[in-house]
This record gives sequence, C-alpha cells and structure tokens, in this order.
Amino acid sequence: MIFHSDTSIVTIDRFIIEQEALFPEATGELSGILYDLAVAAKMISSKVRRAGLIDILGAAGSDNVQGEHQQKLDVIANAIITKAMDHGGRLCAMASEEEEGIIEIPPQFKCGKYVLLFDPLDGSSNIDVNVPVGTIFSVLRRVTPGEGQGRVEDMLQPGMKQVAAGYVIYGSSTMMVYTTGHGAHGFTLDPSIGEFLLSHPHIQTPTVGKYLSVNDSYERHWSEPVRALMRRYRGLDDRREAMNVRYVGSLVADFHRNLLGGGIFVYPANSKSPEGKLRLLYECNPLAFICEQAGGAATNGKGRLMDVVPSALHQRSPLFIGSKCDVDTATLMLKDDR
Ligand code: AHM
Ligand code: MG
Repeated sequence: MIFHSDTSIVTIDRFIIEQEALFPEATGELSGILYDLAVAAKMISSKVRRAGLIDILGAAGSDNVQGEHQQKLDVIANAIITKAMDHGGRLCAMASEEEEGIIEIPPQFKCGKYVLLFDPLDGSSNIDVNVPVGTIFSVLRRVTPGEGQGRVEDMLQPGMKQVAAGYVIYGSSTMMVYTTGHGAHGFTLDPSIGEFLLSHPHIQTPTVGKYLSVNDSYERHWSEPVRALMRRYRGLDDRREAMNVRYVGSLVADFHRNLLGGGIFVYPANSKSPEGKLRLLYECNPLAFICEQAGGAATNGKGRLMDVVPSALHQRSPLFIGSKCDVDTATLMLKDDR
C-alpha cells in the first residue's frame, strides 16, 4: 500500500500507475480504462458547467446562436463516454442507462477483455435548477469465450464480480471517486490545470450515520416494515438517535454526502414500483462496491446487493446503502417484508 503525505500533489494518472504497480500480474488495461474515464469526466464536467447558459445559448432541440443544434446534456454525456471508451482496445462492449441494448465496439477497433456499464448523467432532471448531478460506472471482466464483441451475458454478473467502479459528482467542485477493490479514493478536479488531484485517499464512512436520504412522498405506498424502519431512523420509536433528513434527489449527491459524513440512502420498493426505481447494474452495484470498500454496506432489503445475480440489463432494485450499522438495521427490520 502506498501512503501519500497530506502535502503530496498526486494526479489521478500517477495514482492509477502506482496502484497498478502493486499488482505484478496487471496488464495496464484496467488502468487505461480508468484514464479514459477520467478524461470523459473532465469533458462532461465542462459541459455541465455551461448548462446554466443554455437559455442564452439555446435550449435543447433548438439551434444556438452559432446555429448549432442543441442536445440534452444526458445525451451529450452518453456520447462523450461512448466516444472516449470505444477505441482503446480494452473493452468488448458497453451498456448505458440511456440505451436499450448493448453498445458494440465499432468494427475498426480491437476488442478487449472488459465490459463497461454506465449511467452517463444521473439525476439529469436536476440540471435545470443547478443542483449537482453525477456519472456512475462499473467495469466487469468478460465471461463469454472468444475475443470478439462482448454479449449481454458479460454484463449480467453479480456486483461482487466488478473489477472497478466509481462515480463523478459535478458539484461545487467536480470529484471522481473510484475503487478497484483496494480502497475507495477520491480526486478533486482542479479546473485551472485540468487535472484530478488526490484529495480523499482511502475513504472510510462512519459506522453509524447521521443523515437519512429518502423520498418520503412515497410513504403511503411503502410496506409496514419499511414505514417502521423509517420511524426507527427518525428516532420515533426511541431505539436510536434521530437522523437528519437530507434528500437532494440526485443519487450521486446524496450518496457522496452520506459516504463522507455517514448516513443511509434509501430507495425502497413500493406498491407503485415493486422493484424500486434505481438500476441494479448502472447505479446500485457500482455505488455498493465503493460503499463496501469504504467500510459501509448495501442491501436490497433481502440480502447483500452485490450477491444478486442480474437477469436483465435495465433491472431495477430496491436500495439501502451507507453506514454499516444503519444498513444492518434495514436488513433486520425488513427480513419478513413481503
Ligand atoms: P434518473 O436515472 O432518471 O436520473 O433517475 C435516478 C434519480 C436518482 O438520481 C435519484 O436518487 C432518484 O432518481 C430520485 O427519484 P425520486 O424523484 O423518485 O425520489
Ligand atoms: Mg440514473
């Protein structure tokens, strides 16, 4: 393990190289994927930073003052990631929350041994009101034989098979947090030099959280055990101190605050959305990997989220993620749910 002093300036590129050097068997392919993702994140960040100017420069679907056609930011982010990642020779397929089927590697490029799954701009409805949004990604090793295009089966692996995962938050600053299974590390973008600098090495989330993130406008659609759990988190059954409720409605923002400050993000199943809302492969699993690496936990209410074997690319899942003790409470109180 490499430790950096508080005053070291470490770019994400250097950190990735140093991490790779710890594993003699590493071929550098995974590192290449992470570099390319960091570049894509910088490009998306620069677009997000200009989002507030859209009224001046032209709304989505219209032409801007230069006569260029405006696209929605989630569509732009999707195209940026696809273009940044399709030619490196390290991936054999991609899948995006924005696209129905898998994204093939164009025939002129070499296929590699990994697949990438991503949500290019999560919470994008928040863009219009200048609230943080994020990108989430997950990398898996292909399981189908051969060296050509990857297949859906390569994507439908449980979260514990992820070899890397991370997210980028476009907030008051842009941060990228990733893991390759050796801790969760955060990097803050210095826009003046265009580099992600190591700012949060070896993130550890508190064991007991102080924040509760939940959209309780769905309360009337929750099961009784979920309602009882929420009463517990709020201290209403006198079994724990009341948590502070904080809900941005942008998963990456809510997750990131809770990861650093301690807390739980909850998006349960409800009678209107029996599987919950969030996507297992693009949202839940990558954040679960980060959270576990930071000493937290994630469940779908029945068991460890990363043990779930997916059956469809866009499968949804209930999500309870964050500080270990608070997730354990959910597991205990929901064990007889439905
Ligand atoms: P999206 O992928 O369509 O952007 O939806 C995901 C978002 C998450 O960022 C957020 O946690 C959740 O939807 C909020 O949903 P709700 O408005 O139902 O609380
Ligand atoms: Mg999303």
